[in-house]
Amino acid sequence: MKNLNVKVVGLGEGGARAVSRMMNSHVGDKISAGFVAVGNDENLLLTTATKTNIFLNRDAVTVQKNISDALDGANFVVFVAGLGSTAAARAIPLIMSHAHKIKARTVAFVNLPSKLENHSRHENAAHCLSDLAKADSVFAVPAEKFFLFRLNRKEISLKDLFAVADEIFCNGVKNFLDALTGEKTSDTLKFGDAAFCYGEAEGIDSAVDAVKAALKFPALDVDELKRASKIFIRVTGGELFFKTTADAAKKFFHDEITDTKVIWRVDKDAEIVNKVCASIMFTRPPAVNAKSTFPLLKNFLGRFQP
Ligand SMILES: Nc1nc2c(ncn2[C@@H]2O[C@H](COP(=O)(O)OP(=O)(O)OP(=O)(O)O)[C@@H](O)[C@H]2O)c(=O)[nH]1
Ligand SMILES: [Mg+2]
Repeated sequence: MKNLNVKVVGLGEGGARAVSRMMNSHVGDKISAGFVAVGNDENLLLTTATKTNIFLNRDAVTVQKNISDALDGANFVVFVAGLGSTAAARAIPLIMSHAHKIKARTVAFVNLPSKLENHSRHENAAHCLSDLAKADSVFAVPAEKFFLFRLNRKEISLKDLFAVADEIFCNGVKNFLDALTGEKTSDTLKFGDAAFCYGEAEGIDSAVDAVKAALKFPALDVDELKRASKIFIRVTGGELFFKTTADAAKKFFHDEITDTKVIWRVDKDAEIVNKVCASIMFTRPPAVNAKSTFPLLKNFLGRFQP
């Protein structure tokens, strides 16, 4: 997209930490994305690398003005948060309504609270999800899914778990922004209730191996992917990457996963050396049964018309 003006907004301490991780990894550097942290109080400054911060403990007029200043000129707003956050529950409706006012597109990369967290966290998450139903795309991952990334460890603290979450979202947002940069319009990347995965590979069959690696992404539900109504796959290699090698990846995906509704993008990125990256984003299908492990998410399904 031309003239992209992206603001990545981290909500609550978790969101602030996640966007700091992105800034340290140079996510969004190419498009000069702006990073904003939103939190309940000045303690936020202890957790964030952002220079633009919105404190929710100010009066309503000041908060509204700070939101409008922080989003000035934006045509794309990316929310990042642990949805159990009190700050997220308060700020999402305000930021969402301002984003709509300035006609900015909206996308969210968020984690749902763990089952170990208390009731009020789950209530906050329910509020956030209902406000995020107005977003173009919501990539929501239940916290328990992050455990899968550290299966080989007997014990994991919540802190460690969220460090994994931050790393995953860092890659998710990076892949999304890279894809957005290459698209003519943002409509191609409108997914509603969505999921994402990514993988990398080296060697002679690197394109097909990168797609296979993405399919092993722990948070991915391959059955959901097979039933998805919209799938976007981006395969990216370095200067020496032959785009035609992606044909094997396409054939593999079409033969083994699904042969319908896949948008493929194959491109080069000078920053990638000796490897190929594959990222997959898709619209999640409606739940097949009412008995769900993640009731919050399943209630959320079906609200979108991407
Ligand atoms: N991605 C990520 N999520 C986190 C992290 N720490 C906590 N969370 C999740 O984020 C949710 C919200 O917690 P906070 O971000 O601390 O919320 P807050 O708005 O700052 O403040 P309180 O709600 O008052 O604690 C929790 O329910 C966790 O599921 C983190 O470091 N990274
Ligand atoms: Mg907190």
